[in-house]
Amino acid sequence: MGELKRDIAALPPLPNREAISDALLVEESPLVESLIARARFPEEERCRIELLASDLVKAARDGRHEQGGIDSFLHEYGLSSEEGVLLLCLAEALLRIPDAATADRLIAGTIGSGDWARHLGHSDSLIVNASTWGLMLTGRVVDCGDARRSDPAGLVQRLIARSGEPVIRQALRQAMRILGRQFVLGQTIEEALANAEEEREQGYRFSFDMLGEAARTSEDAERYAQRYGEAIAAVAAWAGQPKGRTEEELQRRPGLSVKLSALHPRYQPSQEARLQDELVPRVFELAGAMREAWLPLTIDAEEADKLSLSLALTEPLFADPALAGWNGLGLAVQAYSKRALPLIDWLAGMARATGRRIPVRLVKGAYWDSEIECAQKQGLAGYPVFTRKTNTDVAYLAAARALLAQLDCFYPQFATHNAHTIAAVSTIAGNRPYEFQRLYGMGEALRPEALAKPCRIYAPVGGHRDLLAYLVRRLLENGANTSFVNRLADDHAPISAIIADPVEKAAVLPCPKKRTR
Ligand code: FAD
Ligand code: 2OP
Repeated sequence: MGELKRDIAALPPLPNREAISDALLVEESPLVESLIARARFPEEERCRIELLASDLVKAARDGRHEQGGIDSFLHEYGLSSEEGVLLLCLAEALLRIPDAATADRLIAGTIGSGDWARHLGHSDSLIVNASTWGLMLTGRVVDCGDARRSDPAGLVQRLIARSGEPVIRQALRQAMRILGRQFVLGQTIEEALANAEEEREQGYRFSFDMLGEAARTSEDAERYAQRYGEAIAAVAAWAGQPKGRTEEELQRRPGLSVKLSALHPRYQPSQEARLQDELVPRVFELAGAMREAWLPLTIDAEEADKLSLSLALTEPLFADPALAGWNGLGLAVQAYSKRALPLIDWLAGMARATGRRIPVRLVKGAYWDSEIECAQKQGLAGYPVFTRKTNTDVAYLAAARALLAQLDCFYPQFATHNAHTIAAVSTIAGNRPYEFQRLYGMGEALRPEALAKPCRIYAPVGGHRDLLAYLVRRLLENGANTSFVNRLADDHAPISAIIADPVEKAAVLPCPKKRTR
């Protein structure tokens, strides 16, 4: 790695990003109309997609199993599923305490007195996620009765009276471990690699994410960068020698995912010049090490106000001749963003200008709630994201078509847990090369690999301390009653409704109201 030098003078002329910026707050309805035209399926394809999606949902509902060890947890402590879920809610609140020693003291010192509610906030707000946890951990809707919701302290007191305080304390610690394990493959990269072995043997690919984002201090950022450095060495050893330095081999091998916000404490648009000097060399070093080990690296998509900055910072890496020959530097593109299609056009321009093929992970976007809140707080004239779930689904399909139509520029990676989206992508793509991706701990039952395409698992690695922001995004996602995983778990939701074609739905919806300040 030492001899790899950045050759900035040799950068080719690159496409400009004006069209991306222009699309930031465009009006939703005309944009959706144009996306409908790009995404729409002929009748015959629509029927095939519906059949496929319906099969995926049926198989997923039939194959549903208890997850996260909740079953043995309930059994071990003699808890009903309702009691177990309420303990998980309390455990989640405890996880929000940044330092483990304080959480421990709280469990040890105050649980019996019921005082924990005072420390952790109003008791009813502790239980807001009950139905989401019930759904995620048991795969079914668990009804936590109204009385128990409004009096979780009373429930804990009753459990203590029944089982004794030490047992309930131990159960809470166990519940905290279950929450961590549900979405995290291991606390260290070594543990994660050992845990990944079984799924690797089943043919899954992996992208490991060394949990960390929004570094607050230089020390945090250095710690994350160091963790990535160590993870590259460990993943390279796990992957073994590449069978040739070909692109197909690169696509098959395990990789890493990284958030740029983890690697610098001032990851803000106003700091671009400083970040070019300080952050780009750091990412360049990681990319160089990944190239050397012949592993792919993906840059995760974060909040909308960081998009232009992230492109300005990755542009020099795409173009740097020192990284040439390695088509392993990929980006995530968020379909809920009004800028998704211009961004794909820009990436295609970049691929052509630099003679690379760019792996693009197409996602819907994990920051929807905070994007809406942020635009409202700033009094923006519009939103940078769609305001209807259906519109995001339509944009995803239009973007999928754009990626699949330019395979000279892209290696498409479709990250979704939605059966309709999976079925639609597989129908549009036919036998063109691409992969599916899913998050560790989610979407296991859907098994897109049944469609004879490779599937990569995005696997977070880290301890409780770095988990929270990620966990909250998964909670919001699972909890939203428009989300596919939520609908899938609700046996009362008819299959036909949850796999309805979003393009046809969007076509008949009245226009969303224009946002006025
Ligand atoms: P669905 O239930 O079909 O879709 C849910 C999504 O719809 C929400 O996440 C949101 O994007 C959108 N949505 C919900 N409500 C509305 C509304 N009212 N208006 C408009 N849109 C709405 N996300 C990132 O942001 N960056 C990443 O780098 C990233 N990497 C990922 C990697 C993998 C392997 C996977 C599987 C997901 C990743 N995600 C990432 C998360 C992803 O963006 C989605 O949040 C998640 O996958 C849910 O989408 P879905 O298709 O599975 O589910
Ligand atoms: C997130 O961190 C998976 O990147 C996505 O929510």
